[in-house]
Amino acid sequence: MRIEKLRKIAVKDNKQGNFAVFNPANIVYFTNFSGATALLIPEQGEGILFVSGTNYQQAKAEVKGFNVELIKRGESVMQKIAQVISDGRLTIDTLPIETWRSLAKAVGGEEKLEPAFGLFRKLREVKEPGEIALIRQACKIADSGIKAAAETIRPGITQREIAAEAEYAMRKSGSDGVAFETIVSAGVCCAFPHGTSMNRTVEEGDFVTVDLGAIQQFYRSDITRTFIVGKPTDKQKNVYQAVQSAHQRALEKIVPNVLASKVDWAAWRTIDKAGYGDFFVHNLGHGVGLEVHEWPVLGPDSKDVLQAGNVVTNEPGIYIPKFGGVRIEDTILITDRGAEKLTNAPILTP
Ligand SMILES: [Mn+2]
Repeated sequence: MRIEKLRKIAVKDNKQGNFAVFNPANIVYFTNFSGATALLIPEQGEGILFVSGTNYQQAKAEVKGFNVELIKRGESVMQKIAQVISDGRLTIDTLPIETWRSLAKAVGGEEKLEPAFGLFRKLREVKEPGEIALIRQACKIADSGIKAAAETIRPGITQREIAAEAEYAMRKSGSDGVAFETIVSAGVCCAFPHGTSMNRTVEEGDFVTVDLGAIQQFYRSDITRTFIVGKPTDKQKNVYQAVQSAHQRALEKIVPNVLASKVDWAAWRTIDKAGYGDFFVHNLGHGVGLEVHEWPVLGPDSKDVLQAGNVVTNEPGIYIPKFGGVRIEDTILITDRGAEKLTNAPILTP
């Protein structure tokens, strides 16, 4: 059980006692319920899930293994937590500074609060088989979104229409929602990695970048493909091939126990050798799970070491102002043997 896992690694980190969990994804991780305000995991006994009136009845009906407690209108969850833990210390995951202060006041001083987001991160970054199965399914659905986008892209269509078709296909394939706001960018907009001026119309000769993800029972996927409309120029071919080589190089480097920064470097180096090093402006990748951006981090200053059970993205890109850009992204499972691609939409080399 995940609470037992938390207690085990907490002992190793010398962080025992009561845990208060506020981060919505962390709460889902333990309870499989997304509408709660806070979760208290006491040193012993059942956890208490604090839920406001809006979601209380649903929580009572759906949540198993926790005491569900109503936060009535006008009541403060901080006061309720303070009452339960009486004079004990409280280890917490993360809070906005103002909320932190009000909790500190409720429990009798900041010295009683111990921040420990790292514990939750450590738990969540190695996925269990059940989590992997859901991400795998979310990746399959995302592939269907890319397929729908590919079939929709043509001169005269707007970015918004492409996004609509992709999202419709994913919903029809069983997605619980979009993992994040779908990105469709065409032409010079492709130079903005997250550019979403949805009104733009696709023109002959454009690159079109589509970045999307699906959700299966809270678990997410993340994939990007860049398409070319019509016949590519030599420069477009060069840029695309540099990104594709970096993507391939990184995939070969992803194995257990490798430093994440080394994988990032291998991809950047490939792009730099092609002459575009200054135009790869973001990290190579990130963990994916209950949140679309989690751990480990694949970037130049990351201290993370990849391990079996991580799910990460591999997404090199080149972005050239006033020209456009290319990004190719897959969601990858790290296994004992190496990397397994969970997203498999075809990469169409121009
Ligand atoms: Mn991504």
